[in-house]
Amino acid sequence: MLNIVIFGPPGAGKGTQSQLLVEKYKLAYISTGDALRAEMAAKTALGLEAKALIDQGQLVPDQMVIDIVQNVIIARQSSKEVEGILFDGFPRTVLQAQALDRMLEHTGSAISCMVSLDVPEKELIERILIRAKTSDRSDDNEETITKRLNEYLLKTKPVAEYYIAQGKFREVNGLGSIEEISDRLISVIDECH
Ligand code: B4P
Repeated sequence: MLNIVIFGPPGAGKGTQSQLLVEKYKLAYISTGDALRAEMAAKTALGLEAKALIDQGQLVPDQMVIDIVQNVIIARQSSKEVEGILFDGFPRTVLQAQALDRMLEHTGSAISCMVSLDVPEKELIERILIRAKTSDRSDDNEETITKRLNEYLLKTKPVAEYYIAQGKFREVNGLGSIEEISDRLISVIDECH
């Protein structure tokens, strides 16, 4: 099993790179950001609760995303067509990382490695503002980006330490063309399984 966490600040390119990795390694894919946006579009109770927080650049409650991920892991257990799971945007807090370890342990599995995209803040802001011109994401504006980056530094960055302590953390330079960055990711992932 190849279970990978793709990690980095908002706009680092996690979603972009995930598409290539899922195909190359035949992985199931869970993006908690996409899952929350689907709930928001469907205007479910969960989606409305999430929207109020996401529009403010805040993280949603841990249990909300843990439940979403749990359902994907259960569904994955019965599928023989994939060779692991790629987690995008999860875990975003140390509590979520601990919950993920427990959920995988129940299925006799574990995280193989966390791959982190290193991108300077100036570039992150530029990328998100470019995306804002074409996306209808309510959190892609200058004021909210600053809040998202603060949430990242406060609550999400410590998750890297959690995987460093387990010897599973790998970082790649997230600047360059999409293909150059994929090549860097592939070379570190090939070494972690
Ligand atoms: P996400 O959907 O995960 O949003 P993100 O961090 O902004 O996206 P990502 O890093 O994937 O960037 P992308 O590839 O699109 O989360 C949204 C919100 O949901 C969070 O703020 C939070 O509120 C909530 N949430 C989600 N998960 C949660 C959790 N586990 N716990 C609590 N709350 C949670 O790339 C960005 C842009 O850069 C794109 O436009 C792309 O085209 C461009 N780009 C990519 N690679 C590039 C390159 N190499 N060069 C130039 N541009 C590039």
